[in-house]
Parts: sequence; structure tokens; C-alpha cells
Amino acid sequence: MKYTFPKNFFWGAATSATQSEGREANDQKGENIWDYSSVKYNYRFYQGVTTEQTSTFYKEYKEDVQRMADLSFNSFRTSISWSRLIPDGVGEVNQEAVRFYRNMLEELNQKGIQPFINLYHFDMPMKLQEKGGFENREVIEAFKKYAETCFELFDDLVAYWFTFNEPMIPAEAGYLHDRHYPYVVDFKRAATVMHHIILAHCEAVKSYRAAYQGKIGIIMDIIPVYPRSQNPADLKAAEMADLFYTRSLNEAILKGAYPAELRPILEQYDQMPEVTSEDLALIKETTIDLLGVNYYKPRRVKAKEYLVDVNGIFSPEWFFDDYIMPGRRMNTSRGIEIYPEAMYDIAKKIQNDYGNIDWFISENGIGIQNEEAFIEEGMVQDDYRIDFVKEHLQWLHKAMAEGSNCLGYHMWTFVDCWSWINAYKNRYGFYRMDLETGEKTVKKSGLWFKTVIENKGFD
Ligand code: BGP
Repeated sequence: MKYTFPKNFFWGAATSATQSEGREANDQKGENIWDYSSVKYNYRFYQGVTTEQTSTFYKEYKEDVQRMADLSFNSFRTSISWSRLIPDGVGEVNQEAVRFYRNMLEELNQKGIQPFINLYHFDMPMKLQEKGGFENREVIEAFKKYAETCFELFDDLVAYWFTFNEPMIPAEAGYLHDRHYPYVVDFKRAATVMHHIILAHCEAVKSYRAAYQGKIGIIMDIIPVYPRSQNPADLKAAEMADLFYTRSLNEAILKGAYPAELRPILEQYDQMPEVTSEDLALIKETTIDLLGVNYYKPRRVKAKEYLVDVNGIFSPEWFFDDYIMPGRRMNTSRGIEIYPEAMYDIAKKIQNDYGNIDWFISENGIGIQNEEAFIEEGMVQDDYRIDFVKEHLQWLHKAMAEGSNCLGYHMWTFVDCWSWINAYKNRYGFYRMDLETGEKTVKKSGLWFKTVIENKGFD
């Protein structure tokens, strides 16, 4: 075989609680920002589909775990819903939720599928959002207690824990770019949210290390930034995009300190959040065991075309423009570029800049609109998805041959699920979900992925 992968490579898929569980009458789940905003701001969601109609993992976890086993997965990531487990975020634990999560985790373990459990996937309990969410320092303490509750209740069934999925997103999408609730547009508030999320991550890792022996990490993206040209102005633009959107978070988590260049810029524009010396000490002492990397698209940038209005709202986009590269290969459903080579660049970056830490691809995938058009004889013939995964794995394989410590590959996602904003517009799953009947049917890519797992590679 041309592309072989190690014997213990993690093969599987990822999802998140809010996107896949669905809600049942009497499940006693509390409301989170998605339950709230998908109703209150329904027009912001594709075809107005709310979290009421997400996939049915809560009800059908047994059948779903069997579906994973049918594809020979050896691992699977989902998240615990904070507002399901602790409906108001800080008080009583919902025993229905404890039963569900324990049963689901037992089912995975029995089927030989290693659960990777994430604590926070964009889903702040509404009661805590009303107090300011992660903008409020008190919520760090609430998150720490929630994390400790999860460890106590489920650690006997979980060997791999993750604190956050893409921690930059709640800050960037919720407080700067108007995509996620609370739809604030204010850089300093976004920076405060991100700083507090980093501290919440550190606190959870600290609590875990004090009492448990498994692995704990975080899931982020390490989006490579590609400048339009080698012109110094384009290079500077790329440097700034990288500083704000990658290094700011990644160096805090992986190197124990924010990049030194950040503070003078934030101070110059009066955008520096409150950061204490105790905060910096905590960040410095926190390390992780395993890094998950989500990769969908590269970031291409160029120098600014026009001068910015420095009296307007501060933004990292003051320093660069996105670059639409002529001839780029597009996933037109999602409106994003497909660039598999970045898998290699990401791996190299981890190897060279972040100490070659143990890591895995925790999400990669392709969301396609109107996938029913590809159904033949009852099965989605998604050869495009097979090609997509193959190409990404080939670049990953090359980096691994050159010494990258990549331990696995998880696809986004297992069964078509609800997406933030796009709801069910773009389908990502190895299984198709029929929204009318709830029926789940394997796609061609799912069967192909099974052969890759069983053969530990492909030609
Ligand atoms: C990632 C998120 C996932 C998932 C995925 C697909 O960034 O971690 O939760 O949604 O993106 O993207 P989208 O849903 O925007 O199409």
C-alpha cells in the first residue's frame, strides 16, 4: 500500500453536543445560547432550523454507536453539553444527563471506540450568558466547577479530555464579527472573552492534573497564512493576520505566553484587556498532553487596498485584506477554498514551532449542499468526499514520514448534523440524515473510510 498509517492511529469522526444530540421532552436540559438565538434570531439561521431539530444522538446513541462500529471507528469525539448537565450552569446536576452521558460512554467503550470528550463547543448556558458569559471573570470559576463535575462523573469512562473546541470562535464570532450570539462588535470585549477562555482552559487542566491520570488537551486551528506575494507589504499583512488570529491564542496555549508584539499594538489602540500577572503565571505553567487541530481552509492575505478609518471600530482587518487567489479551488457550497497541502504545512508548523507535540487532526471535512442530487440506488455517491479525504491524508502522510507526531485523523462528521448558522444546508457526514424521516444511511465515503481503517491506509 502506498499510504500506510501506524497501527494505533486514531480513526473516527467528531461532532458536538448542540449539533447532534437534539432535545427530548422531559430531558431537563437547560437553555444555551444556541437554543435561545436560533429561536429569537431565527432569520439568521438557514431555513430557520433551530436546535430543536438537530440530529437524534440523545435518543439514538446506541444505534449511532453501532453505526460507528460498522465503519470500524476506533475513536469518536463529542462534547458534553454544559447546559444539559447543569441546566443553569452552576447549580444542580441533571441526573437524566448523567444517565445519558454514562450510557453513551459505556456503549462506546464496549464497542472498542475510544471516547474523546470535549467540555465546551461554543455552547454557553443561557443563564451564564445573561451574566456576561466569558466576558465575566466569574464564569471562569463556573467553568472550572463544571469541568471538575465532568471529571468526577465520567473520568472512569474517558481517557482523552479536551477543554475547548476552537476557543477563538466564541470570541471572534460572538464579539467581533457578528456571527454568533451575543452578536457584539467590539474588539476589546472579544479580546477579554478570549483571555478568559484561555484562563478557563488553564484552570480545567490544573484541576484535571491534580486528580486524574488520563490525557488532557485542547482543540484549535492552526490556520496557515499565505501572503499574496513576497512583497514586504504582503508579508507584513500575513504577519499581522497570523499574529492576531493564530499566534495570539496558540502561543498562549502551546508556548505559555502571548506573543510579545501583541501588547504594544493593543495598547496603542486602547484595546488591551485586563491581564494580571497571576493570569500570565497560570498561562505559563499550563501545558497540554494532546493537541487537536481542526482544518478546513487556508488563510490568504494581501496588503490593504485602502486606508482604514482609524476612528472606526478597531479590528485586526485594519492590517490586512483577505486575498482571493485567482484559480483557487473552491468548495462552492461552503464558499471556502480547498487546499490539502496545508495539512503538511500545519504538521511542519507544529514540528518546528510547537515542539513537535503529540497532535491529531480533530476535524477535517467537506460540506456539500443538495447532496440528495448524488443519491443513486439509495446511497449518496460522494466520490468528491473520498477524493477530499485522500488528498488531505496524503499530505499528512508525507509530514508523518518526516517525523511529525500526528496520532490520528477525525472527520467532521459522523452523521450529517446541524451547523452554526448554516443549519442543515451543507452536509458533512459519513451517514446521510433524512430530515423528513430521521433515517440515517451510509454514504459511499463511509464505506471507503472503513476500508482505510481496516487496511491502515490506502493506495
Ligand atoms: C468547525 C466547528 C464545527 C463544525 C465545522 C463545520 O469550525 O468546530 O462545529 O460546525 O466547523 O463548519 P460549518 O458548520 O460552519 O459549515
